[in-house]
Amino acid sequence: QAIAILDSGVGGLTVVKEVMRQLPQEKIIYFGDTARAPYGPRNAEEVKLFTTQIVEYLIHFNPKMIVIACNTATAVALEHIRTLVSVPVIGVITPGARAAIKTTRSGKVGVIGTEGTIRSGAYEKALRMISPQLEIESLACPDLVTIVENGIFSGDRAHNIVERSLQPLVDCPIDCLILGCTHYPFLIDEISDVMGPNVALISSAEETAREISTVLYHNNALASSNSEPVHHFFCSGEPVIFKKITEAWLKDHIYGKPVVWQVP
Ligand code: DGN
Repeated sequence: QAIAILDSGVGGLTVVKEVMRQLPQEKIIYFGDTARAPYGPRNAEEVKLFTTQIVEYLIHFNPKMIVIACNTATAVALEHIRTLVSVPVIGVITPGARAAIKTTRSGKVGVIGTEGTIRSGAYEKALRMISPQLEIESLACPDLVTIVENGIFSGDRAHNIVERSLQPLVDCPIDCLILGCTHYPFLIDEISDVMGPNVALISSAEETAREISTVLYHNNALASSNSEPVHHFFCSGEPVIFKKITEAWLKDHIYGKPVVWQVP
């Protein structure tokens, strides 16, 4: 049985990479809804509907758990999806919030995400639930998803867009910044350049992979260490760029290994 991981596009691959690193024996079925990305500017009902449709599709593969590797979808659909399926479902917001709380020393935390994620207030809620005293600066950075979906992760164009998007946060006295969109770790070098060395960048991928491992362990569902997983990658849109980005990002983890590509 596989772990099903979904996102609006290639962003969830940042979680996939971490799962492949921490749990190399696990089989992954990934779905990137590239035909309908970005989700950020869409209203909550629409994102909830798309997430439901993807889960209804993935459930036919009988996954052992579902990971909503998209902050925008986690913010509005996680609880709903949990009522639909009988396997464990996790999102990326609580793990991201937890990682930030472990990291901050000053208690001043920044959050960047899509318009949908920032509008939902889901990070503020998750952060304050664990640590009510935190000071939180939130900022929507919608342009970053567009460049990542086009495979632009570095160079002048990426740098200029990252710099312009993060401008309102540059002089804020935060000591850590949550990358509250799974697309953003693709741009981590540019983001780090703009924010400087005193701001720790938090990607929820690592903590999410750890949570996956914990859930599977408690359900006695971890794959045996000698299993040879075959990974499946689906995208709903044009597959050429998706495949190129996936191969470049996951490189050594999938190179020479059996991988199935499909457009549903
Ligand atoms: N990767 C998604 C997220 O974490 O919010 C969504 C990006 C998008 O579709 N705008």
